[in-house]
Amino acid sequence: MPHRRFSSSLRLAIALVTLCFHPLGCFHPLGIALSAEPKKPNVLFIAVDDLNHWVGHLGRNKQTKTPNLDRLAKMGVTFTNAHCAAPICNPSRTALLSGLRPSTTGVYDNGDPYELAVNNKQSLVTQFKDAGYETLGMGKLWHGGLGFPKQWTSTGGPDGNGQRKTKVDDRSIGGIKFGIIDGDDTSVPDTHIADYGIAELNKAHDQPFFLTIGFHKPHMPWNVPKKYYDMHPLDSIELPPTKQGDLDDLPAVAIRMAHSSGDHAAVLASGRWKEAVQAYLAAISYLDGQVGRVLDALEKSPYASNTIICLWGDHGWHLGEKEHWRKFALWEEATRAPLIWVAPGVTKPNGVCNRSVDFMTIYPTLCELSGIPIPDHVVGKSIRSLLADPNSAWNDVALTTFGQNNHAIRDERWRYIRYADGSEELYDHNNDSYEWTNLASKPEHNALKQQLAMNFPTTNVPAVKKVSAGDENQKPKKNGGKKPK
Ligand SMILES: [Ca+2]
Repeated sequence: MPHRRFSSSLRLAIALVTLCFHPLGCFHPLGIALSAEPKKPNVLFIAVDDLNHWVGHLGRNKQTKTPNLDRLAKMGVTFTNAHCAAPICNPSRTALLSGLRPSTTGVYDNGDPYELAVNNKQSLVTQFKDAGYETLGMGKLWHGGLGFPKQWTSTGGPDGNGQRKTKVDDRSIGGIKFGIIDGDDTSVPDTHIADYGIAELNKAHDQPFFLTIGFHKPHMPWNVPKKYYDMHPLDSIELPPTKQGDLDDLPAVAIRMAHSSGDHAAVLASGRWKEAVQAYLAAISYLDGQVGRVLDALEKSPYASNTIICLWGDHGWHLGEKEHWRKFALWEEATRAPLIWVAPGVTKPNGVCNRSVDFMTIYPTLCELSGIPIPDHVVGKSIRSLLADPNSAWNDVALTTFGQNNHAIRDERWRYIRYADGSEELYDHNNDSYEWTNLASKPEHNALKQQLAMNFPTTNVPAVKKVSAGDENQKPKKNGGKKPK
């Protein structure tokens, strides 16, 4: 009957129009569906600079206020024993984003130019661009900004840290930089980086997207508006636990690492340790609010149910534990950092994974979840199985490298550190979560140390250095080397 035919044609037309306007649809310009291929998930990739494990749900510091990071954790799986590949910005990010460890690339320090050791083709972001994704980003992803320009479809630029056009009541203690901004959130560049991400989430995208939001805070300077300081009143601040004489059982190389900056001596001399702790907590609370804004935007967008979220901090941060400040060490405070995943159809809410993983897992996991081939050079293992079941078996350990041939292994119980000169530290996290008692010299642990040492890299290349004019022996490496552990 004519009426019924019309009505079924109308239904078909409505269905086609609906599909054509779906932001994830893949259609011929005439509105005809081209294939039944499953739609690729979008990726929201949130990098946070210098955020240690002072995140509420991780339980390390009960003063910290991170409702949005905790909310994100409840949406999927949070890793409670996740560690950077290197406890410094540049090598940590280079390893995570290239798929190659510092021991292979020679990128050990912030001054080691990653562009000479790895290339655009190896970049995680490039895999997504080559797979047809729109690759978008703003802020800090690689050290100093967004890295290789060819990875990106478009960007909002690296922006910066610090503050915009406002006065700061500077309260720094030597190299520990912090102060109160005379302005609101718009004075902090990260607010505009969040704005960029929100704007992209509010747009219609023809292709799946890989959206990077690279936050700078809580990297120093901890210059944020007063309201974040007020969230952490000075008279309520507690210092992190420390032990008198903690360094007495450390090898000389470790003591040098702890004291190299002179920060702790300066903080003690100032009598203002609590102010520095307050400032770091304030910067974390600011950052948490920006994460919340981005999550709100995602939840209101058409992409909420088909977007993988991966949030990571690039390494930890000491605030006086082991008489040390900043990163630049192989202890728990310097290596442990947040790692939170939401993968629609894979993760379930409220997942907590206590397996020890490092950030080399991020690259292959994102590829696997998105149906993108994992390039041969990538050394990490995908943790998709842990996302699906956080309690499932996992036989790998976390490995962190700081400088040439200094490494730390972290499994679910132990931390074993071995420096290039052969000196060692061993800590039992079942009894000693602040790593106060070095057990490495106890003969009963020899077999354990041998077993953990099997995970140390066998290749430890020299640091890659800047090419000086006419130096033919220091040409950029084409592929950053082979695939050793
Ligand atoms: Ca000790």
